[in-house]
Amino acid sequence: MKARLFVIPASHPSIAVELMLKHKGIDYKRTDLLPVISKGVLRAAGFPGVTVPALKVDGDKVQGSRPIAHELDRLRPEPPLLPADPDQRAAVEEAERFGDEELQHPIRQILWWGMKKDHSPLRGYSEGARIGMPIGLAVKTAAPIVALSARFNEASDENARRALEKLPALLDKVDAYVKSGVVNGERPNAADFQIAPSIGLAMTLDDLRPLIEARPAGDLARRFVPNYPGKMPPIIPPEWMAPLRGEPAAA
Ligand SMILES: N[C@@H](CCC(=O)N[C@@H](CS)C(=O)NCC(=O)O)C(=O)O
Repeated sequence: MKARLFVIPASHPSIAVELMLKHKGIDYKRTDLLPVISKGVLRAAGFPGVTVPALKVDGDKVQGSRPIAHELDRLRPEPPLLPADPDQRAAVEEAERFGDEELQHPIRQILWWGMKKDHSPLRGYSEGARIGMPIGLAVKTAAPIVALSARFNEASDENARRALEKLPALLDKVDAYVKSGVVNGERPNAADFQIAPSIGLAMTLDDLRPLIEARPAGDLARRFVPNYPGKMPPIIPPEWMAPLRGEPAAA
């Protein structure tokens, strides 16, 4: 099987698909792309959409972490990403949907909001990436890319604050998936690979890590992404953190 995966370094759904490929033992080549520039490259490569992860496999093109998971199971059924038992499969698919549609984006918005305030953590998030230029230069010239990415992801103050307000309920839901064994069970599944990188990315923020690491969600991230690249020093205003600490949000 010939596989090439297009990623943005430290992108959580991209890391999800890398974990899936490794789980299945599928050899792949990786193309690292800078955000924003990624869109043109993906279009030029013939993908219909403009987001990573995007996978070329045996001539076919699949885009999006969930469609890729399902295609990988079709192409190489063992070890499966989705359980054969219909009830278990439905539970994993629902957790996978939650991870993709509800969990990924608020965390992405918080990250781009933070990056807009301080570009310097970009270096850590790009660790090990091969983007066709020295990382130091990329970081120095990143301002327009960060501004466009923040705009593309609607990472305004208001939306970042709203994303933080959503986080406690999202973490509760991940904890519940862990406790009920839908994720973090004996046999890793598509929902493990989908959800763990989002939690791992959230834990790269110094503001958020202490609120997550002792929870079942933290166990999940430590198991699947123990070395998530990047680290963002404290940046979130204390009053925005109130809902995460169980305190009422200030007006
Ligand atoms: N839910 C989609 C999300 C895809 C997505 O939004 N990817 C981001 C990176 S995490 C992207 O490609 N952004 C384009 C950019 O930043 O220029 C999936 O799981 O594949």
